Amino acid sequence: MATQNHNLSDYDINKVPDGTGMKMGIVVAEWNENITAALLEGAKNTLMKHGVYPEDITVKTVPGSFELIYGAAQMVKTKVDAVIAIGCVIRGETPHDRYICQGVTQGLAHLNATQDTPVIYGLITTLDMEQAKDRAGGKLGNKGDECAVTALKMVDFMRKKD
Ligand code: DLZ
Repeated sequence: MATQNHNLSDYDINKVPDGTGMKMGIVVAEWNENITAALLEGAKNTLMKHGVYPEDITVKTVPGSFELIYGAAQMVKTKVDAVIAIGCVIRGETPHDRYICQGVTQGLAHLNATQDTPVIYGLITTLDMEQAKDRAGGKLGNKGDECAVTALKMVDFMRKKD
């Protein structure tokens, strides 16, 4: 994928809708917590930078990325305008990680296709910890920032669609 020179925290500020009054849910996996905590921090900071009130951000944790599907499915039933799912899967010695990534991706895609509340894909899938750090506030920015901007845009999209 063409992320080589793309910084995940770079975006056109003029294209980001004002988040005042928006209610955001974030479900975050505990696995690789050093990474997911940094992604969560990025997402929260960017949401607040664009007007979302701290009290309008609900954060729930789940054990691993596979549980993001259940967590997001429960969260979309609550009074939130969008759900950001945050996890980090790092390549292991067996294909197990690929099954997790596949499951999470399909599960979150299914929610997006069947539910009214947008679910934002904040799963990073890397070959090693260094690549994960690069995307969690390191040299390639923070995937959490990108997810927050996407959530704001999708709520705006929902509101304008009729
Ligand atoms: C089991 C597992 C493994 C091997 N690797 C990761 C990982 O890199 N990132 C992650 O978020 N979760 C991992 N898990 C845990 C699974 O997501 C899940 O929590 C368990 O299989 C229990 O359903």
